[in-house]
Amino acid sequence: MSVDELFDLAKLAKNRSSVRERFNEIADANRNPNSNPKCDDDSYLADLLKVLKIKSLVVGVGGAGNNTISRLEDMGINNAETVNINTDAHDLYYSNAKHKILIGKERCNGLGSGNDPSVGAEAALEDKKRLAEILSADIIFLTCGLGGGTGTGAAPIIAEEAKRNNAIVVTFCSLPFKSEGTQRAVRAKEGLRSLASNSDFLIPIPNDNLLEIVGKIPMITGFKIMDEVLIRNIGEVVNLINNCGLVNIDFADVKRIFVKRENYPTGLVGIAESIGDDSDLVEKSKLALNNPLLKPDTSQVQRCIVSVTGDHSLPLSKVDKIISTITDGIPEEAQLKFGVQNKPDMGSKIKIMVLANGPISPYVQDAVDSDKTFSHSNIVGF
Ligand SMILES: Nc1nc2c(ncn2[C@@H]2O[C@H](COP(=O)(O)OP(=O)(O)OP(=O)(O)O)[C@@H](O)[C@H]2O)c(=O)[nH]1
Ligand SMILES: [Mg+2]
Repeated sequence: MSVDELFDLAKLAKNRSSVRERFNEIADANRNPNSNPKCDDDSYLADLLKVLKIKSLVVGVGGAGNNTISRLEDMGINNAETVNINTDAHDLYYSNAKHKILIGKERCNGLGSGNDPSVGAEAALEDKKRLAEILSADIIFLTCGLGGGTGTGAAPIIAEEAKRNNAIVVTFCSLPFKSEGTQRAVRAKEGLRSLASNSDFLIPIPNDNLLEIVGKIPMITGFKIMDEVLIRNIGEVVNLINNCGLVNIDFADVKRIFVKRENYPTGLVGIAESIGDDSDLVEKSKLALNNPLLKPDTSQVQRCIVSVTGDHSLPLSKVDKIISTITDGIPEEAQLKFGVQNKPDMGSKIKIMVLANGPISPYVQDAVDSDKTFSHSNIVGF
């Protein structure tokens, strides 16, 4: 059997316990009478690397989710496949993703959910089998705008199917502007509660936090900026995962970040770019840690990864400045690992990325703690 046949991701996702078996099969296939049996030769290691490659899927659900993925695709995303899922055939057709799935053809006739999360959920259930087949990966990044019908209703079911396939589920979602009305907020809260039970790492970004940073802007501009925020966050985490092993950070470290605290998925992601002088490094390190869009409680940080990207001349003293600033901002007992990536086109700029677990978003806390029974009849329509 060739290694490509062995490298069946659907099987791999469901069969995590047999890593050892796969290792042995590959070793058998690579037995070379001329090499030292006590050592591992390069052809064996090369085949192992093929099997060990982390498969990431980035999935956008509903109109906002599809927009985010389209922009990610337009910018070019390496190391991850993209999937757009929608009840709205028009939106889906004009979106850009490697794979597309129109869910709920019977229920919605390709016309969207009409702002009803229960319809979005039914649509996902109608296509559960197809979803289960495509949602086969080691890590699934899920993104949607909460508050409508499709993202809010279908994304939790998509997360559930991904978990059933043993994937790590990392969810980034936006919460509606206050000005979008109470019903959208109610729907978003319920969607968040369902997403919390099936996500390992959950980052809700309230659109309103954007207003505090950029001031009063038209809603459409706000959506555009939020798209950029989501793209950047998802893109950087996918990058980090696939650049694991460059300096210090490996996939096992990242995996330990995506761990829930009891029923609460936690999460902190922050990215800032510094011009490189000492005072700016301190300021931008604090900015990355205290991401103003999330306003995380950094006293809850348990594990933290700091990835620093600069060109080849990046001095250790600058990395040290960043790490010590972030160390000062998290509890003493929190674990911190840092990694350095070199990118020749950075020039004198230095990018700081913080990925941490521990802080529970107040929105997640509130949604998970609310045991209010969801009544679709109260929230249909806008
Ligand atoms: N970032 C971003 N957010 C958006 C955009 N459009 C809408 N939103 C937000 O996402 C929420 C859900 O809207 P949509 O994604 O259009 O809704 P949907 O999931 O497609 O659901 P239905 O259309 O009702 O079936 C809205 O309440 C907005 O807060 C967008 O283009 N970008
Ligand atoms: Mg829609």
